[in-house]
Amino acid sequence: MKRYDPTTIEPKWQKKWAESKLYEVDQDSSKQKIYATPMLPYPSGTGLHTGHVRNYSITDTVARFYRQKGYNTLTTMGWDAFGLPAENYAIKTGTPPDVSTDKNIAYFKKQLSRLGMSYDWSREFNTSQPSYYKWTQWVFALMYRRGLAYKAEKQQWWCEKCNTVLADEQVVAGRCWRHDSPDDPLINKRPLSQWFFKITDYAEDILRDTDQLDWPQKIKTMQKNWIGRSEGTEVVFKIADSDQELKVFTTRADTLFGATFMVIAPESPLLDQIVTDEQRAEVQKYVQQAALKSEVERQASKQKTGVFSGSYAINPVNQQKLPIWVADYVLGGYGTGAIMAVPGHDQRDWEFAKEYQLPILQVVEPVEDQHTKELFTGYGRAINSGKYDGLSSEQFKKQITEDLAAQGLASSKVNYKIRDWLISRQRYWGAPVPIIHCPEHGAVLVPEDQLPVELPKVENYIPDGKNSSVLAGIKDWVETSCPECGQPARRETDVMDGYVCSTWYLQRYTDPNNQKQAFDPQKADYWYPIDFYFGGDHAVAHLLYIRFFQRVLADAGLSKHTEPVKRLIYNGYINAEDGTKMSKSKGNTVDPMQIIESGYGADALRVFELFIAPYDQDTSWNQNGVPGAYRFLNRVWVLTQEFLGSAEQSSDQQNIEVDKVAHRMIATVTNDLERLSFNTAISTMMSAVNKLYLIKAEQQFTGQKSWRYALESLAQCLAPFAPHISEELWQDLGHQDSVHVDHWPSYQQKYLTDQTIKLAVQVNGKLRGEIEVQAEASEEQIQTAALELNNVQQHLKDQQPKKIIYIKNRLVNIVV
Ligand code: ANZ
Ligand code: ZN
Repeated sequence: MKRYDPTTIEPKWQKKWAESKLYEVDQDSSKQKIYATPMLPYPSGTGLHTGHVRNYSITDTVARFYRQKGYNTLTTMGWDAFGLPAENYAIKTGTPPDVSTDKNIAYFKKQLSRLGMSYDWSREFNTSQPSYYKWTQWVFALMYRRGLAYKAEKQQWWCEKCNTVLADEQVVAGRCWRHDSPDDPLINKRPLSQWFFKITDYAEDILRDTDQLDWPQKIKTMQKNWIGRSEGTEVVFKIADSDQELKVFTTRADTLFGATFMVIAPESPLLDQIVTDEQRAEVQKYVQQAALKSEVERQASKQKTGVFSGSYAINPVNQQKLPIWVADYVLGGYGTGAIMAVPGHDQRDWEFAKEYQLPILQVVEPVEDQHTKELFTGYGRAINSGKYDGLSSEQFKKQITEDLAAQGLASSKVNYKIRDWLISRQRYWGAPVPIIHCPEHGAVLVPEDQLPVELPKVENYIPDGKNSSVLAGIKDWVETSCPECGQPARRETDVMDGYVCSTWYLQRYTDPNNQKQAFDPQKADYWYPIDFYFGGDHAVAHLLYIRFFQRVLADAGLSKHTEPVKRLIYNGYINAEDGTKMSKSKGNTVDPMQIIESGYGADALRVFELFIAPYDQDTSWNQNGVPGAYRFLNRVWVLTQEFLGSAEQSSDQQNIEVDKVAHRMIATVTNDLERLSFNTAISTMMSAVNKLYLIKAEQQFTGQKSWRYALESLAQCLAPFAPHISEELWQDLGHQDSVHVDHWPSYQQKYLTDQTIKLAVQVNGKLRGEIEVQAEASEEQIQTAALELNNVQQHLKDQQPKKIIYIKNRLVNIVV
């Protein structure tokens, strides 16, 4: 009998699949399509570890399942090669980024190929190739032409370690996403002129459609909070003895009568005009101190600080004079950068008022309880608010906004927390922003026929921290001529962040070799929306950017779809055996190649990765897991080989017990795969194999027709999880076609139904016994069985039941 040896069969099948282009697909209108793909990996220097393999195994299992079911299935792989991680790695190791990237990609590809992933490798690309980033530059041009790319000076997050700016989405709890451990510094903002994509134009549309997505709720909630829609009122406060005014944004216009002071952010451009000469020195000192603090620190700090500006504002509802303070708990970048402070009803204002002994006034009382505390942040009924007393908070907000609006002093306003997406980086390793600065014409887009603007080779790619890329030092690259007038001009020296490369790669997979377009819209429309997008990372950055970009495409007439991803499948993490996070630096990762090459093979590793826990839960690695999966696969192997060695296989004898095992297994595995319950699908197959061994021990392989169906179906059900062993067994069972494209096995209902259920039996609501009936038994059969119980008959004592209540799958209650 042939022995199960993954080390020989796995590479053999990988080679055959590649040669026969088994997983390469084209558009095919005769079939339903499935586009299932994992998030684009960044090819790090350390390769994939067994934690990463989970995501790829899940993707491949789903793709294979639908392929077997007859769907035209696209699953793909490419490389997120540009950007900070690759460049930081190159700097650390002293290897130029193009060299290290190629090397890393080669190893990733070797690992994924050896794992037997069914990608259409003919669609592979890496985002640092000129043939790819030419179109990343086209994406920039598209944004620019549509008024969605602009350069502006704003306060920007700056990482001292990366020497570049960061997008808001790349800030992790106050630190740089590449430097986010507790000993890394908190980051600060610098005023810098940068390129932005105007995602805020789409904030409302993206927000509105978020609830309709078949995505995990936690990701949808994070996106909604990130967009941060807030409805409120902008109110104008005149500044006393001046013709200046101070606008504030408030969500609680109903507390206007409770304002006892005003606060302006230290970075507000208005501050300079408001501050009086006596207070100027003190204010300046405070502003300098505030600039040293990070925004996160400013918001977290319980200890409120501030200084008086010397000026007063007039409350438009009652003409009261309110002192204007400068305090860093108010942020320059939100709303109007100034607030009316209502210490009776806002926590932060209350803390500030306590610190500086400012008056606290109640203007809202709770509807039910008495107002006992100084601070009440809820809604209720207006008090101390003149003619508005007694109004509910909601009515009051509406009324006061109307009344003030009539005098030109207020307007309804919707604010968003989300900011435009900062896409330029003062780095080397990225797609150059395709802009030329002309003294006469300003910023001019590089014409499309001159793309790509190639990234020149440089000797030194280490950023110097002087607010510009090293590209600024490459004279003959920077100096060019203006596309409009031909006069000497300079290239933009910033490059685009890696996240721009990955906003459009999912489209590129649908048409990867197009040299005339980023992609053919007709091809992308065929494959879109993505049916399954698999990942365990990114909640707001990448997953918001692709939604934004999709809408831009739709508006530009380049797509029929407004959402890119139908289902987002977010997998849990695999931690190290001790429960800590897997990371190369801690030395607690396992290279999948090591497991595969030690003889267990890719199939056993894949099966274990899916068996270990429900896919969306975090779990810990377990050394004994792969050997266990290997033993299961070996049992499948041995049983099939024994069957093949047994006599007269052509017989058409049936074995009803074997049939039941087979059909039930198919039914359960099919259902489990449809609901992505991989671990239960595997345990179903394990228990089916156990039952088959028991039947074989008693009856040998009698009923060979049934045995053949059972073992073929087992190979087919196993194929999405363990593609190599199932292919080998499928061929051994006499098939020519690959198990992966042949068909998904079907089951017959009649074999599924003799399952039994247990029902409690009551007489007049008291438990008197239990019956076991066929799951599909009729209500009449159930009543009869219940009445036949000895104990029930004793309690009935010849009385006729008045009625019999049956609660499905639970109980029968006989009422007398
Ligand atoms: C008066 C007031 C009274 C407020 C009250 C709240 C409660 P959202 O949009 O939900 O975050 N605010 C406005 N701009 C600010 C800034 N730049 N920095 C810090 N705080 C700012 O909440 C908006 C509320 O946050 C606004 O409503 C304002 O305080 C504050 F009982 O105005 B409120
Ligand atoms: Zn950094």
